[in-house]
Amino acid sequence: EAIEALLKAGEIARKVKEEVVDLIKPGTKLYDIAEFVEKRIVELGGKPAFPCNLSLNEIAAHYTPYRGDESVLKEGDYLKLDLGVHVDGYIADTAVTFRVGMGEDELMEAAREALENAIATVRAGVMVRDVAKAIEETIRGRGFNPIVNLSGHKIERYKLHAGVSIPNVYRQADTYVLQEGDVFAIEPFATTGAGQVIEVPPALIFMYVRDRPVRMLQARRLLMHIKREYKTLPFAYRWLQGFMPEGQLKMALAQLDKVGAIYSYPILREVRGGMVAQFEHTVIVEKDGAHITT
Ligand code: MET
Repeated sequence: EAIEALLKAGEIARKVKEEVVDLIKPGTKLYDIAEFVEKRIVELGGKPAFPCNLSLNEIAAHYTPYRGDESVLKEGDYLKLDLGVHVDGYIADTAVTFRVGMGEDELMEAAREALENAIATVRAGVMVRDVAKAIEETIRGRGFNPIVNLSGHKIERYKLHAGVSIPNVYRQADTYVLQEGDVFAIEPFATTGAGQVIEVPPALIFMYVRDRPVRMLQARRLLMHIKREYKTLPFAYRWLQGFMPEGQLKMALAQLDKVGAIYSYPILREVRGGMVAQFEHTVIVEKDGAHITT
């Protein structure tokens, strides 16, 4: 049943978030954190709904380590850990920010409180812009900037981004009315920077979009593989390292991206290099409130 799978995915996500805390210290490789998170998701009976995102400091989102990645945590780093679990396509999406070797600071508090205040507004009948307003006011009220071009999102089965967005800022046009039973990921991003992200290469995360004719045999082979393994959910470059020689893998991915068979998610960096904090929960909209699954 849908609701049971959603709750199970949420429970697994919560458990893994707790367990990973032991690894958050100077010297830990990002690679080891990502592998731990994804391995534990599977051991607990779920599957990763997307690659474990581990984004440091001015990187807001969409970094995931690759095999051979030597990046390590340093004291004082802001680490955004964004993890996704699915059970039979029913998704839990959640994120936390850690400050390596230190406690929570005001930037992190702003993002955490924005998430709390946003969730407090959620119930059937409320408009997306009302939720966004709570996020914007909380973050600005604490002296930071919300990131204007990142947003929370509606979630459907096997669909991480299901069309409706919840931005970090109020916009009059955001009049979608939350419906009982809707599932949303709410994820405020606060920054010391200008409040905007830009895409920077490389892309380490991709997603299947549609079948397209491609000349290269290895690209056709790769497309069949990712469709079968990841369906319409995002996957990591890391997950494919070893599936074919790396030169061919890079060429095949580039070709699939070019013809529109897959979508690539470049790394998202704060435009002024500001520090970024994020907190995220998945919620089910109810008549009188929100049920937090994560
Ligand atoms: N949870 C993040 C998002 O919803 C990362 C997913 S991987 C592209 O965008």
